[in-house]
Amino acid sequence: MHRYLDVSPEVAEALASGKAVVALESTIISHGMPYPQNVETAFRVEKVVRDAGAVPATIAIMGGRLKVGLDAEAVRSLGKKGRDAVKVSRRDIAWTIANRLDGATTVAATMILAAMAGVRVFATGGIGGVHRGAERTMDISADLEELAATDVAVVCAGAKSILDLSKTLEYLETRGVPVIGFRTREFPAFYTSRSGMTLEMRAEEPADIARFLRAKRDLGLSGGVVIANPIPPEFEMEASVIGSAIDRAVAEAEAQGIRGKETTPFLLARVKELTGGESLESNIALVLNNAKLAAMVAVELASLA
Ligand code: PSU
Ligand code: MN
Repeated sequence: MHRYLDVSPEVAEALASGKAVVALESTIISHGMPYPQNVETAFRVEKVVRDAGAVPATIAIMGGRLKVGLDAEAVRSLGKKGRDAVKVSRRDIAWTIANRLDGATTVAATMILAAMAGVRVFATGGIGGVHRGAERTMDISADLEELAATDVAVVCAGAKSILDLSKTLEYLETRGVPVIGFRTREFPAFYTSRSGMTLEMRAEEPADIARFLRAKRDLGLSGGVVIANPIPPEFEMEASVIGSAIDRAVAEAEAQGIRGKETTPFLLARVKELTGGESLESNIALVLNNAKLAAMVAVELASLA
């Protein structure tokens, strides 16, 4: 096993015996939701994965060790630290290890650690993407380059419209990343199932997604996949409510000169403040929904291997 990597005994046993495993990220815990709902949600997500017959592997960096399968104490610690925890994307991994720091991993970094351990399916809320105004700022999430490179399927509810969703899909197309709608032909926009953006690939069942992942691997086509799973209708938000909160948050970020890795956490926190508890409830519901689908895909994939 990799010299910097600790795979928990439960995850290691599942991988060795070919059982289904689902990777879970930790920036969503530290930077994506407030305490204590973030910690509660992290534990609920793990339970949903187990109930669907897979083993959860929450991923982070603790004391400079790469952790695949995080214990409850570490989940609580990252949840309490919140935005004070180091947000670790690809570029930050080696630095975090060399300085023996704790870090919460983004989609990009979680994909890297999942692939290192041999985990191929990953559930989160939303992926990073091309920011609005990227033609001026060049702010494009490292998540997209990771999706182009690293062989992990990411189940998400699309992406928040803090991003330019049209440019995000163009980028993914250019970099050869398949985007599959689960029972939809429209790219979902996190809080709502609608973005107006059409997808060409639609799957009806987890087994269909597993067969696709198997074919991609058999062909030696490296790189990730986005599985876009719309928020359950009963938790969808009114497009105008969420839309105006996001517009305002984006304008404030620009006015305050927010840059670099701070941009996404700033926008997430502002949108949450501006929409109160409603957006948090939607956020939790869609993450649980994604965890369930990811577990079902992982179970199907394990049965094909
Ligand atoms: N979008 C969300 N919730 C999140 C994130 C994005 O709706 O929690 C987090 C994820 O960890 C994602 C990261 O990988 O932000 C992207 O950050 P950046 O844009 O700086 O690459
Ligand atoms: Mn960025």
